[in-house]
Amino acid sequence: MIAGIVGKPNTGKSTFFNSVTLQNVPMANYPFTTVSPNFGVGYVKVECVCKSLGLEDNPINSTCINGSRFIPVKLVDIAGLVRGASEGRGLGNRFLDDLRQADVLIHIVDASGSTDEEGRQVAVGSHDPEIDISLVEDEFDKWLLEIVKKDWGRTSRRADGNLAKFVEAMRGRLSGLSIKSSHILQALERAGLRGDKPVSWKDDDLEKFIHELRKISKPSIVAANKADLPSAQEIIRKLRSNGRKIIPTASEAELLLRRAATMGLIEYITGAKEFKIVNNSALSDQQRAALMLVQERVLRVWNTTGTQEAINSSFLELLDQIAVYPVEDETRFSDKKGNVLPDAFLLRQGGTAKDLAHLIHSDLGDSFLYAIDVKSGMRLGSDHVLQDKDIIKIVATARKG
Ligand SMILES: Nc1nc2c(ncn2[C@@H]2O[C@H](COP(=O)(O)OP(=O)(O)OP(=O)(O)O)[C@@H](O)[C@H]2O)c(=O)[nH]1
Ligand SMILES: [Mg+2]
Repeated sequence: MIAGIVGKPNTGKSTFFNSVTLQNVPMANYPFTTVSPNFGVGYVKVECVCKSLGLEDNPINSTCINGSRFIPVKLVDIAGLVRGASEGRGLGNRFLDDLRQADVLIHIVDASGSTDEEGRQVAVGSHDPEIDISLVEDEFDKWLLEIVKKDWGRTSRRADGNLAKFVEAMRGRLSGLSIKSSHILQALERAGLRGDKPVSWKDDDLEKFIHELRKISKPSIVAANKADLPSAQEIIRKLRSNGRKIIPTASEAELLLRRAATMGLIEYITGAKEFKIVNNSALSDQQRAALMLVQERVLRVWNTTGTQEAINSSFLELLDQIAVYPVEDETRFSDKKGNVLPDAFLLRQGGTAKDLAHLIHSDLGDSFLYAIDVKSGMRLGSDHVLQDKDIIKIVATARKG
């Protein structure tokens, strides 16, 4: 699963990306700083099972800090999107192509209202980001519509009123876009088109179907960024009044805290409500002032910088994933080498013991015999649906790797 970081130019997409991946991609106060996509790894933060079991763990594929497990997830930061992008304006279609593989979108808006539709600087508080949300979504819809329209005559005829054939034809047309059959079926349902023959659809039926398909296959959360600026408070209140889930973020503040923590100047765990200065005399006046500003304008107002909530919400809520912990030695909760709770995997809600085996290694999935719920000692069949925080031993004829 991969999250795409999207939005109009100059909203702080790359700053968000750097703050959660600790990379150093260019960021600047003008539009189109980012031209080609940046790929990186961020982390979902969950309460680790080591805590309730009273175990000292030795994580391998993830990290555990003070009982919080950080599980890696893929992120892509892309160029800003402007009106007309679906027809090639700005960086146009290329931008949208970079989003093909995204399963979920983190839509970064400038909640301080200090950039116009194209990302140019304007008076603070003068631009309403609600406009930007619709703009990006509309361009996405138009882009998807163009892809489907290219071959619509053939796709709709080939379906011949047969649902399975239609789904198959659509999957072919949309291959590489991370769109599943279940997404297509759900979109048909929501658009109220399941019973109608696609050849008889009107233009607006196709548009409705595409709109639903985009919402289902690329669900998104809105990160109201630059929340540290005072004008953001009123704008975020207004954005929230429209019933949409809005996560206030201060990416620049998160970046500052993460870098200060890496330098050993402060103690800070991402997503925390506070930080602690390690050695006050090691800080320059400028560094101290910047940290105080984060304290006053971000943590006091919003509790956290919001970046961790944005990632967690994308993977745990929108993609409905749970964390499970495979082990090889069920008596020691460890791998063969004795590393306790070495791995944590994100699995979709409803995923089975066999799905987990496949996720670990395809051979393990193919030769799956049964699994053991390590906490209860119960034997589980391949179809057993796993729960969040399950610790599982997979028994298979093939060894891992
Ligand atoms: N006040 C404030 N400024 C921010 C925040 N995040 C980013 N910025 C500033 O916003 C400007 C744009 O940041 P970028 O990260 O380059 O924005 P972008 O969306 O990637 O821009 P493009 O790649 O050009 O589309 C920079 O001057 C950042 O310092 C934030 O949380 N608060
Ligand atoms: Mg950028």
